[in-house]
This record gives sequence, structure tokens and C-alpha cells, in this order.
Amino acid sequence: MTGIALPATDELRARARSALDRVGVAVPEGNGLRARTPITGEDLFGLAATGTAGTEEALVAARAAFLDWRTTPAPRRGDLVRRLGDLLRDHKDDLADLITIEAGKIRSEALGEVQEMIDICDFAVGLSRQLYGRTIASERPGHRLAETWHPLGVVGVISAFNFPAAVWSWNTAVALACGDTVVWKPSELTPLISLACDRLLARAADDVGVPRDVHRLLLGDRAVGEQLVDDPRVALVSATGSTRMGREVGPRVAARFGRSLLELGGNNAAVVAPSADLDLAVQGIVFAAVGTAGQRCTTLRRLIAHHDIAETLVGRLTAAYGKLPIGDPFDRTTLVGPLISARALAEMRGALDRVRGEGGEVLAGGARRPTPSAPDAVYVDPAVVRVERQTDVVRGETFAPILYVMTYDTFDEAIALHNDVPQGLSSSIFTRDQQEAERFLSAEGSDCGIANVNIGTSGAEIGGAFGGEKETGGGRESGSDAWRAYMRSATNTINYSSRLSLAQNVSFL
Ligand code: UN1
Repeated sequence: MTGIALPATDELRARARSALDRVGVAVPEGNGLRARTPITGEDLFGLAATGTAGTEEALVAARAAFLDWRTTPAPRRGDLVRRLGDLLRDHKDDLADLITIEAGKIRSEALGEVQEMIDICDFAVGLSRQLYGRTIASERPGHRLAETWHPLGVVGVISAFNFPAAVWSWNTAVALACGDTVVWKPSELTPLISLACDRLLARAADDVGVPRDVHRLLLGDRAVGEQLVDDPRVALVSATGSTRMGREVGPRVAARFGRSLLELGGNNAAVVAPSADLDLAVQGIVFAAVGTAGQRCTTLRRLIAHHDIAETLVGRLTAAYGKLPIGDPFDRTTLVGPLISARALAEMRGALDRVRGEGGEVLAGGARRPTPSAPDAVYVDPAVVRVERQTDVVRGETFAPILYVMTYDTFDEAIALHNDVPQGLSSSIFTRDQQEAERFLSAEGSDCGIANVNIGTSGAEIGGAFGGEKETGGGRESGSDAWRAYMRSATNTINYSSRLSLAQNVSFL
């Protein structure tokens, strides 16, 4: 197999440096943390990290800022988010460069991530004039019942490497519009894009005359995340990452009666019915399975194909996999960039070994591509694996491009297989049979937070709520009425008569 040609780390370092310069970031050099690029697997800069004292200071500042921010009229809060959206538009290329450098995303997906940030800003600006409460008909004469929504407090955002900027923006744009302040602990793997986002928000705050402390960035390790999780000043912890992480975060936040919003693992499947348009299905499946090198929480990991079309479908998929351009994500022809780390490779290999041991057959891919100029970079051929049963390895989430293919005979069997995993994020069906499509979307169909028809599992747009059920954690972000998680409601009873009348006809005195 021929080796992959990659840019030199020096070139990437210079490119990161100029993007950061244009955004206005002064890189806090130090040796607490290192910025690294998966493109070559090499380090870029050493960075100063935030420790316990820095985290405490940020929490004090964010709490103090909240006390003013909560009474700033919501549409004025929207002005800050609007300005942030403008700056994101101005620096779209710079941010996309940093995302590609640190997360390894191909150009169009990195630009897409920044577009998602711009879209959520637009959404949150609109929201700043739509934080509606209801009025409720009172059972008492001369009384009114109302529901009022108030800002919640400091929101702790913990985000992952794979959407290093968009997930921050989903939380931050909405939280700020809702009157909350934000303390952000990004993945240690993506400090540079985090610095850029933080800097743009500080610039937006300066431009509209808002104190910068409405947002604080913590570039730290796990201990910093734990500090946010355990601190009662953090009213809501919004955490995106593995189910293992969520299993720790959820109970710890609950133990202090804090709120958590969890976006955890997915094990997303597509059902391909006999009536499916296979051209459409193949395109949808390949993007969902190998986009972002299989490192989205919405990545398609299981394919449940009807017996009658399974062979044809798998033949077309393996042919498409055989032609995937894999390599330098800055190269405009590349579709599959690097895996984030050697650990991701070890997990992929471990899963493939286990599934082979259980009788699974690797039909395509699975091998590492040689990178002679950068031995620590990890590029793999995405894998397609035929499995007979949904064993533990198939039921677990491996954050790498492995697509398990299973077959079914009856629609009920397909739904049962589909739902028989611990996670419940995203799902899809390819069919031209309307009854099947509707059943898939019905209460007895997909048990996921996202259920699609004739489109893959990944690439959700802003506007709809994003999140999933079961071990995915139950959180909803970014669209619909997800804003309510960032606010607290109060029920008001207002007596505008001059008589005291008690509810439930109680008489007293
Ligand atoms: C994630 O992988 O954490 O639907 C988020 C999608 C993107 C977001 C994914 N809009 O694939």
C-alpha cells in the first residue's frame, strides 16, 4: 500500500499561528498542556494550563457576571450573540483551519462545523425575543396564573474533540441568550480552537459593551472538569463525551442537586428496506459511516439490510469504500482524514479483533495506511464488517470508522435489532414504503432522539433539538425548546381582586 503524503508539522504550526493571529489570540505558552495535530501526530505548541486556583477564580468571576447579566434584557443579550455570529462569519476560514489542524476534519466538514456555529447564533438571537412563558386559566375569579422563565446561573460546558467548536457554540449561544454565564472546559486535544472561540466571544463582548466574564475558558485536564462537576455554583453541567464520562458526571452533579445535560455515546443504525433507492442509500450510508473518519457521535455504526438487497448493497458499499480518498485533510480531494490518536487506532483494532473472533467477516478496510513522513499519524481504511449477531462489541460504541452489517427478514425483526443496543442517539431508514417509514418514526419504531427517513444518521441541522435516549444521556441541545434546560421556571399566582379565595375551595377563617 502506498504511503500518504502529508504536510510538514512546521507548515501546520505556521498555519495555526497565522489563523490565531488573525483572530487575535495571544497563545499562552507554557508546559501544562500541548497542542497537537493528528495530521502528522506531532506537537505544535506547549500551553499554560488552568489549575485549581484558576478554575476557582473563573467561577467567582462568572458568578459575579451572572448577577448583572440575568437582569440585562434578553434582546440586549441577543446583541452579544449577534456580534459573535458576525465575527464567526468574518473568521470562518481561520476557525476551519484550526479545526482541521487539531481535529483532523476535512475542509468541507470543518467549514460545516463553523457554519453550524453561525446558525446557532442566528437561532439564539431569535430566541432572545422568544423566551415565552404561558399564562394558565385560574380556577379562581380575579386571579391569573403565569409561568415565568428566569436565567439559571453559571453553565459549565464540557466538550469533546470531535466537534470542538460547534458543541461549545450550541451551549454558549443559547445559555447567553437565556441570561446565563458560561465556564468552558474543552477537550485537552483541541486547545487552539478553544482559545480562538474564547477570543472571538471576548471581542464581541468588548464591541457591544458587555463584561468579558460572561464567558471563561479553562484549558485544563480532567481535574478541572471535576471541579466544575462538583461545584454548587455551577447550576447546569452540559457535558458531551463518552457514556463512561457521563456515568461519572451525572450522579456527581445529581448528588449536589445540580442539573446536568448529557450528550453521550451513540450506536446509530440505518435500516435499508427492499424498496429503498439504493443510489441514495449508498451515498447517505457512506457519508454517515466514514465522515469525520467515523468520529461523530452520530456516525452510522450499524447497517440493518433486508435479505433481498443486502448482497447488492454490500457490494456497492465495498466498491465505494475501495475508492475513498484517505489522507491530508487540507487536500480538497480527501474525504477521510486521520484518527485523532493512537488510542483510537488501538480501540479500532481491538474491536475488529474481537468481532473476527466472534465470527465476523471484514469485507473492506480495517488496515492502517503507512505514513512514512509522520510515523505517529494514524490513517485507516474505514471498515465494513459482516456480522451474524449483535454481540457486545457490536452493541458498544467504538469511536472509529467500523460499519457492522446485519440482515433481516421482517420489519419487526429490523426494529428489534435496531433498538437492541444500550444507546439511543440517531437512527434512519431508507425505504419508499410509506407505512414502513411512518412505523419507524412512530412510538413502536426507533427509540432514538433523532429518527430520519431517506437520509443518514449524521449531519443534523440547527433548529431541531439534538440529543438521545438511554445511555446517550437524555439531553437536548441547540434547537426547538432545548433552551428551557438553561433556565428555571417560576409559577406565579396573581390575585387582582380584593378577596382572598383559596384553591381547591378550601375555606379558612
Ligand atoms: C457530535 O458528534 O458530538 O449531527 C455532534 C451531526 C452534527 C453534530 C454532531 N451536527 O452529525
